Amino acid sequence: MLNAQQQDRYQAEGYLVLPGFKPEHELAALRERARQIVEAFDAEAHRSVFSTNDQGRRSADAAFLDSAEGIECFFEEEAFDTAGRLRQSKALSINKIGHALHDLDPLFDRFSRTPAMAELAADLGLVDPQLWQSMLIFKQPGIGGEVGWHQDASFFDTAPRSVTGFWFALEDASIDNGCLWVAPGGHHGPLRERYVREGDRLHMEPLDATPWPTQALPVEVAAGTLVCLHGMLPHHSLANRSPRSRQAYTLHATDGRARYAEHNWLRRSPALPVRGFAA
Ligand SMILES: O=C(O)CCC(=O)C(=O)O
Repeated sequence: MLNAQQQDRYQAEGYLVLPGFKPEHELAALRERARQIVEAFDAEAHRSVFSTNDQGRRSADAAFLDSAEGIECFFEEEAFDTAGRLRQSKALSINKIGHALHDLDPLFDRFSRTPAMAELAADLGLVDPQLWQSMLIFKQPGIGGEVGWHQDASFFDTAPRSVTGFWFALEDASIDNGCLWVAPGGHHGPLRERYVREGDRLHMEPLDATPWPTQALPVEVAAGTLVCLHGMLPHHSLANRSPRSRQAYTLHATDGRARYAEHNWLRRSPALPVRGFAA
């Protein structure tokens, strides 16, 4: 799948852009399925998720933890007005859907598990890929929230490190509508923090005081492009203040040969074991 030059570039820069990886009809099918999931989502029942009091925090954490083995919708931070009402339609208020779309929804399963993905994962060094997480990120027009600097290894800690991100542009992504920004070569630096689950509580634990990069490169791509991200690569995206959404679908996989840390937030029960890219 990847030639030697692409593999070298990935190792040197920590990311790789593969234009035209998915055809438009598959992107359209995923966007439509996401629309249906949001339409079926009961926004009223889940309103408490964004309360800032401690009780709200607990239910937010509970909804988040449940989503490891489910399909949950999460609101944009700016979705509600001061009275707690949605500022715009539900369809334009959801930040993302996560985190087991690839295991629970047949369409997302088929999109995620293809011979091309299996070959690509192998080329990126994943010998026994384990597909933990999928997300449909909407980056809604006007209110699509910023995703701060992070390294995916903070959320999927393995020894040795192995997590790899696959970011599919379902729509064109530009600076204007909140594309990804990366720090090329930054994956050679340390892991700055890790996301720790203790029981059902979650927190970010600082590990290394190295500052986040001051220089970053925008990854402006056309719909259908796949961006592969090394788990140690610092990356982020800015808020979307444009009138266009910037939908993306992401997968995160680790290598089954590496030990999956017990403190990782995302855990699977025997009922829904983690699997690789084989259909
Ligand atoms: O799509 C975005 O805005 C950020 C996604 C991301 O950082 C990730 O999937 O690790």
